[in-house]
Amino acid sequence: MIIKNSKIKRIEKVNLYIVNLPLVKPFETSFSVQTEREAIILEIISEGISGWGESVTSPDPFYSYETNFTTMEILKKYVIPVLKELKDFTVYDFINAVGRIRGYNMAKAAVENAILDLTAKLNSLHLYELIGGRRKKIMSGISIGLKKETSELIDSIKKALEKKYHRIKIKIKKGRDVDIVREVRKNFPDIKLMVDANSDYKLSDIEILKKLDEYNLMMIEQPLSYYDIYEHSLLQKELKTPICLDESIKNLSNVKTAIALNACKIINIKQGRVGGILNAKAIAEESFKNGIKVWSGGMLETGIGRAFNIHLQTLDYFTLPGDTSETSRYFKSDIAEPTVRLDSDGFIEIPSEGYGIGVNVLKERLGESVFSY
Ligand code: OSB
Ligand code: MG
Repeated sequence: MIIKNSKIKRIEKVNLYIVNLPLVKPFETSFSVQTEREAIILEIISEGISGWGESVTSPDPFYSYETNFTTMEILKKYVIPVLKELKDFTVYDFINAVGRIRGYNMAKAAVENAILDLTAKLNSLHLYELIGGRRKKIMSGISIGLKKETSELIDSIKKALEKKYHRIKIKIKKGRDVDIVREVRKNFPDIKLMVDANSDYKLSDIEILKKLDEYNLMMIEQPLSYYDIYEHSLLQKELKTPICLDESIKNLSNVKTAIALNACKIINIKQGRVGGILNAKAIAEESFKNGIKVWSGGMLETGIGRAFNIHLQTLDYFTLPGDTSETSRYFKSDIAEPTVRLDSDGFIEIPSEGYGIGVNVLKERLGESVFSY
């Protein structure tokens, strides 16, 4: 297999950039209101070819303990020096070399993904070919934030359905849940609908969560704590609605625990959260073998991170629509082209402008690099 045998001679240069893209609309979840996407972009260069990566972290530690600050520090102090030492190496050599760094999956993912992009480009392959993906287009899905008025939410859903999004996810939080879901269902009795709580509930809120069973939801995402698996298993026993884990799944070991405890029926795989595309694939495979469905989440990524999410979803294991939306729903202008669009049936094409992730990075929009090695 090319991915196992294709060696990179050495990384000649690493550049880190910070970009700040205003969101078209604020994005409210149970943990924050986000108005911009501040992203760390990583460029690694070998033989004159650039591989690109993006850290899915944000400035605040409200979704994860990892932030843009921790990514910067871990990359500068531990990951990039190790990367620069490697000679005639594969992506697996890199993974082994940073194995002693505990945690910091999002920082490591940015580099691993850049190595995969570079490996694909050096072998004249599209990223999906390198990782064994077969799908020629992927399903779309939209994650709609909390709104001041339910009428505004209904309006956003209407617009998303006109665009032909394949499923609608809405955010909920304690006190802004059952009434909103009831109203949405009244307006849209048959749509594929799910909710995401981002860990806002406790097991003692079970009576509220049980009420959601009436509304034929595809799933409820991450109702309980970001570190919990066990209490989700107790909750799942009492709910008809499938539980989907997001924050609680950081690695393959967490997946095995969740399976053994029957803590969920579905997993939202964010490649950044689990340490990159290869871990995401391993988790998808393990889940598939055990009857757990998976889909790809998103972290409001720029066109670079989004391209990785799209290539990942070409794998057969991804059977549910994910949080991959059109660029225009997030940003006025992005840092990579072509931007993501839905076709008339709501599908998304796999970017293939050139090899690797298949998008052209608009370097003039990155500004000066904030760190070079
Ligand atoms: O919980 O899935 C989440 C965005 C930022 C942090 C966490 C989450 C989200 C989303 C948006 O739901 C997904 C996207 O459209 O990229
Ligand atoms: Mg989520």
